Amino acid sequence: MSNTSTNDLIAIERVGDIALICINNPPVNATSQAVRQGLQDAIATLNDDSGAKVIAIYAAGRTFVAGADIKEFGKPPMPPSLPDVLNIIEQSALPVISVMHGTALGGGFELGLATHARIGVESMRVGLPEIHLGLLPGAGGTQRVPRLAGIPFALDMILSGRQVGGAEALEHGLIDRLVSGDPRQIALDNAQDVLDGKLATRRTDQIGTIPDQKALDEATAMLAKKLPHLFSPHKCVEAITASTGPLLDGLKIERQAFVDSMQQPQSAGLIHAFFGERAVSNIPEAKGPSRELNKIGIIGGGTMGSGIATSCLLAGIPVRLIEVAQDGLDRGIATITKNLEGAVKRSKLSAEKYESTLAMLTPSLEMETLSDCDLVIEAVFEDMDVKKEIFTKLDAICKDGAILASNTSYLDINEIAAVTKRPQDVIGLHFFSPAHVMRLLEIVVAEKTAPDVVATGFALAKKLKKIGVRAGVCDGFIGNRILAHYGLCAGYLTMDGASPQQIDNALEQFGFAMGPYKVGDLAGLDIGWMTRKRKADTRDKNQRYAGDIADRICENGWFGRKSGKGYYVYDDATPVPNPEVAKIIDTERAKSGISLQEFSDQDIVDRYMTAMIVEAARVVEDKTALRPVDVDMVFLFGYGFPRFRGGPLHYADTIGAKELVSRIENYASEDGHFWQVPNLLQKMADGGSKFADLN
Ligand code: 3H9
Repeated sequence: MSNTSTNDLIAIERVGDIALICINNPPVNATSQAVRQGLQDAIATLNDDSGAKVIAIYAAGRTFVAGADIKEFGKPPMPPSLPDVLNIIEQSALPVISVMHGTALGGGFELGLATHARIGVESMRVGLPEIHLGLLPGAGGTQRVPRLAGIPFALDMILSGRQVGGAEALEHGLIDRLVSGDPRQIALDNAQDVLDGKLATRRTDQIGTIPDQKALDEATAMLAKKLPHLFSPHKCVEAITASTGPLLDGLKIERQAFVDSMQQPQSAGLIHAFFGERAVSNIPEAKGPSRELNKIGIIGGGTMGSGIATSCLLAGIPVRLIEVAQDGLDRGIATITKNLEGAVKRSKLSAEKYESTLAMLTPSLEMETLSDCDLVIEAVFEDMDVKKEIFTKLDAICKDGAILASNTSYLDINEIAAVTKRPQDVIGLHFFSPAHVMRLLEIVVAEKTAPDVVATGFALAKKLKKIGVRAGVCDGFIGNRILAHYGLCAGYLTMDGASPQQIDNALEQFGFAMGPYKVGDLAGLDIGWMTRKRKADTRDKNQRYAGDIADRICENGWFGRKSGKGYYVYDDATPVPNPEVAKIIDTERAKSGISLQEFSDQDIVDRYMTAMIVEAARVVEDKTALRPVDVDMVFLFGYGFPRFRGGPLHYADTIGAKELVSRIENYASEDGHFWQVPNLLQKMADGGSKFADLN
């Protein structure tokens, strides 16, 4: 027996006639250049007269290879390419088997597909998630999966990017065996079975794909309807279509489709989102010691409080729910029960666990029962006096070290903290509605919030499977503050000539799931109306008022979906524009005496997005957000921003600071108060830098 290594990441071990290749590139064994080179060299060495009769590839650590190294994407090619290495493996004269544990994803699963037999380990999953990065499997996945599992299964797997469990993979021929044990030992045992003729090996290129034009046509029609904005899914179908021909021809088509997809800005946007999701919690404050979270108290059984309670219960954390009166408490319990039933229907909670999950909820009318909670989240309506009263009581009731959090969406956490004798334990935890569904959690850090309280906020986000983003204190924090600014822009566009429907359509074409007026109707127009009234006295008098039309709509009692009418009428399944709103708009425009403008859809998108970027730049500049990527993730996970555009500031970089400054200067000729160039953007335009440089 002799052990060698082709480089630090690839080790060869000889055990009799068997050669083991171990991939060791933590944390996820991505196929970086060194891994590809090492694999290529190992296959060559072992085929060159090594005396080995069979090769088994496995990986060290928590998972088999989880894909190509995404950090290399967008950089100049670093040979050897993964497709070339995999073709070499497939052509190996010695039989090669692979042992996959953990998550064999993307290029990792494609590595397995190129070997001559695949062994899955226990709870392993395989998947081709490239579509989530704006790409397609580029190392044979679109050619080898249809050969093994058929075109319909390949379409499902590749277009959904979903992970397929071991049993399903076995059923569809993607793996040959599913066993349990240690990957190295499994590699040895199964290699021995190859030698003993007990495990058959075969090259995938020698299997043909059964044609299925109907499945391909259906997939094409589905994509046109459901994913019209995305480039790579259409390329996936193109490549899978080619799998009925010779393998090498299909691989060429797949390669070209992969390269074309990689060059699309939407791939860069999706890759930014992948790393951004992870970057938001990659800050020193999130990594320090945190406090225990064994029991959470929630004050308020309304939509928000019940949603937060549901989210905690689903994460297995016992919840004490407090309301002031029995009917409110009953409503809260009913909402939580309904939410949990919904979770069972959507397979987020198993039917067996439903009862025990609901049993972790203890409702009470007595605030004193919060004394044993590690964290109390106040989720009552937005009134500073009410919140101060609650926090004063909590200060007296809660145990030492308990964290006192407010779910306020804009109020000053410093002011709330100041009524307690423990401001270091006070934090903002801003959930988004519905709180058991929406993934964003703004963790609002006040002046005196202790570091371990911040770390606990991030730990909570992780437990709840949410994306926690650090925000500073200001009116609206990161998201709602920016929303307030571009909301004004939408109001001006409507007043100056665009219809709400044109604005909604233009932004939906841009990629938002819903335009701002549809969102307003869904959320309830009364919310914005109340905010405008609340801010009426303190509004900057130089700022042009944008709420005339919306105010008139609300004065009619039209609050959107919940009242059956808003910007749209909701009598039928498909909402139609409210004709009364068009009349209100005409009247308000006539009253103001403005001269109407004609806006193209592009004008609308440009103004709306520029307004969003302007306030986002200020939020970064005054450190309300730590970095541009924090703003981007707030918008992806809380505001329906199209993921393929990466977020407002990633999108800003695709336009460039110079162009943005010139746009703002241009718009400023109409309204110099609203359209002002943020200092940060000006500096970036002058110095030729990007928001990405600040991440
Ligand atoms: C592809 O394969 C293309 C091919 O078809 C063709 C090529 C020609 N590369 O998520 P985690 C990092 S495309 C580089 O926190 P988990 C990640 O950033 C690829 N880095 O762990 C993080 O770093 P940090 C197709 C990667 O246990 C750390 O590893 N494959 C990669 O929650 C831990 O990650 C995919 O899209 C990568 N491929 O989840 C799979 N993957 O600690 C992408 C992870 O500095 N990966 N990192 O923040 C995943 O889905 C999850 O990471 C995984 C583990 C499920 C594997």
